[in-house]
Amino acid sequence: MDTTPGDTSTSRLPGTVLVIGACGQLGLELTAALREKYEPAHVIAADVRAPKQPELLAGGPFELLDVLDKARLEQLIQQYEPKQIYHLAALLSATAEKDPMFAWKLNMDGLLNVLNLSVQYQVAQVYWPSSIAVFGPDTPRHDTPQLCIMNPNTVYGISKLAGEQWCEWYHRKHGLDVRSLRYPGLIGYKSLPGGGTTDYAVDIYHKAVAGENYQCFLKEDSYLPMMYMPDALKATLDLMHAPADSIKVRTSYNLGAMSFSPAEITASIQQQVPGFEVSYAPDQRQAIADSWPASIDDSAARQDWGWQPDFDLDKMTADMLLHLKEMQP
Ligand code: AKB
Repeated sequence: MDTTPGDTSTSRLPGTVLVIGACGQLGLELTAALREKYEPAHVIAADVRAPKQPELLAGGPFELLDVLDKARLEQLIQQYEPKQIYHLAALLSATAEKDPMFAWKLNMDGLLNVLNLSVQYQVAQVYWPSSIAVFGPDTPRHDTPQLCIMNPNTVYGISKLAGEQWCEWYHRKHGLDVRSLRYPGLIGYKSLPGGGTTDYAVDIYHKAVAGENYQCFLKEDSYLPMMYMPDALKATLDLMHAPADSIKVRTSYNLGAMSFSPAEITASIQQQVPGFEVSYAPDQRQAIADSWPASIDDSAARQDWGWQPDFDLDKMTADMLLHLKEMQP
């Protein structure tokens, strides 16, 4: 087990890792992965609310933190002297459209609090997730390139695009080693996503395992880029451990694994759960999905730090169904 997170830098020992937004879909799994990799007591989980599944965050410290409370964040940085901060707290696409002003405040001010304090306290590395939501209806929809017209038309996408530019600015102006990935929809069995447009691709597995049918809020031919959680964790940790001079993109890297429609994920599930039925009732999330890419060109990530996904749709389906069945009461 490594005990000093971060790259080879030894600027601050012992190093701790602070995960902000540790109770979210990604945060729960990333915290657990970091605690497997490092000394668990050195990985500090923080969130605005106590975890609903405390067993998933067992084994290391938990701190209450509203990332908009800069004084509290500063106090935690002084207390734990983190070498790395993973800042994951954000409102996702569908929720952000319902409360745009709060979404902008949380997604922007939260990031700026983290970036400013990281410069002030010389945090060695910061990770911040971006999203396929940075792209918009004018973007090429298939194999969306790293660099192209963006023009996002959701509050979430606008905040992620602005955040990417802030990350690049802090790197250029202050030398902050901040790194980022544009995640596609993330699918995992340990926790549920909250408030995203890609959430259907998690919900559908839960219904299939419960022996229920599913009503999908997107159209059956609505293609979106998606990724299984183990690949997302691998990408995040690989990016953070890559040598600094291999990181050529300081806004955020395109990251791809698979692209499928609701009809295709249904067919993949039906191979293992015969009789599972899906009906379609598109809602306001359809317009968000329509504005996003169908598939992603992630060649920059592959070239710069060796990104390579492990899971395709059928492999993910087999693994999701296996684990969800095991977890049934
Ligand atoms: C969402 O659907 O809002 C997120 C995302 C793609 O960033 N899962």
